[in-house]
Amino acid sequence: MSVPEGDVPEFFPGVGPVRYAGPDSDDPLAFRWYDADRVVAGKPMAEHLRMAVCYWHSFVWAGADVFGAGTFDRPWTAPGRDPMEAAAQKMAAAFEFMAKLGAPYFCFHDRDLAPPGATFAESCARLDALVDQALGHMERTGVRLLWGTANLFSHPRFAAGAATSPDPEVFAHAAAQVAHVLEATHRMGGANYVLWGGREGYETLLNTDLRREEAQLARFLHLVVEHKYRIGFEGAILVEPKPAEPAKHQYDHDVATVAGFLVRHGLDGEVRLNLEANHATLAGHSFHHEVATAAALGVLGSIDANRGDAQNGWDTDQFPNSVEECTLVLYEVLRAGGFTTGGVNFDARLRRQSVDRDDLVHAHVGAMDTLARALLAAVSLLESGELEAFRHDRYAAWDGPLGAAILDGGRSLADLHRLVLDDDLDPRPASGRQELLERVVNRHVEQARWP
Ligand code: XUL
Ligand code: CO
Repeated sequence: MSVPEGDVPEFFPGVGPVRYAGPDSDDPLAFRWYDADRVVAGKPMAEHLRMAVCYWHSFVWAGADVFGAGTFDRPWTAPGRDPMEAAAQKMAAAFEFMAKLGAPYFCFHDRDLAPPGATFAESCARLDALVDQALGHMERTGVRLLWGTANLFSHPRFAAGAATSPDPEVFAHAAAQVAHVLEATHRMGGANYVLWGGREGYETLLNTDLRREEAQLARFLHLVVEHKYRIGFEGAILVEPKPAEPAKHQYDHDVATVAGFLVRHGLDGEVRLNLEANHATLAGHSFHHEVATAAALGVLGSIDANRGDAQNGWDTDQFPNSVEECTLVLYEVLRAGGFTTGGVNFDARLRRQSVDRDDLVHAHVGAMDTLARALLAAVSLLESGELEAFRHDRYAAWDGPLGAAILDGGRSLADLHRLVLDDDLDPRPASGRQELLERVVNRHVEQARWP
């Protein structure tokens, strides 16, 4: 990957290219664990993780929160400029950053790339112009697109929902926007298209028709899938669950809820999931639980890596920094056969006091190293076979005559009643060995090294 040169201004002077320096390095601008091309478990680390920088938090958000203005040093977001010129400069900064970091992928919403126009037609034209520029940057730097998505939550027209709006003209607007962004994602060779429904939910049940809104949401997803085939987009369509925020209640609550919705509406097999760590914790689950459930239900697509705050009940979107938690997540991904179209998007943002541009570099280098080390630990855990051997033995009786007969439908409730009476069955609990298994995991985390 090359870095910007010539007359493109440099936004991150003194940074990178960020290189692998090994675990003994104390250089904050070098990787200690992420060595992109080095092979582990049959493929280069970069291909296992497929890590992506997200455009919105890193290049669009200026550090504002609900109580205060932006704090960050981001010359490309300075107000009072021509919006298309500012968008071009923001894009140059983003690709300089991604190339210097060596991030293989990025993710965007349409509104991140291009400012909205006065009409829908102007918004489309602006997006198309910025997509053309992005294609040039992608070609020059080698950075690829993990996924694109349409912002169906910021504009006031979506206040009561997009697909689930009580107004079919809002549904039509959302559908038009998704059609355009899906085509843009296709043009950019995106590996996936994501739908996150921040406004697809309700604020109060007193004015909400749940049955209609579910049917509208299902219709919308069918239209997206149909369009994917119409334009020949080969990537995956992914839904991103989140239980609440901004809506009081969001329909795509968690993995199990969305998986049931897909089956109920004949969308299973067509749509998979993009899972986010902090969305899992908002739903009262661990991220490990959500990833394992998605793998078990066959809907694992991609991951938005971040973390919440143990004391806060909202989506703090901090950068991931726990090797242990990420190990368990990547273990499930590896056990499910690894990512296909998916990858790891850092849907994470700096703290508002991290005002310097190079704080973005520290955040991403740290997060990429955390994932890299977790991958090494997860590979070592999987290759040892220790958890799987225990899991296998724990359920082994289900492959015996009684277990198989029950599962095949060969035993009625009355049969089982008779069996327990006649044979006086008295099964005893076997140890679940949780503490022992936790020690196994810790050992692999402690010992994780490049092979
Ligand atoms: C919101 C969120 C989104 C999606 C894309 O919580 O995670 O940024 O990832 O719309
Ligand atoms: Co996300």
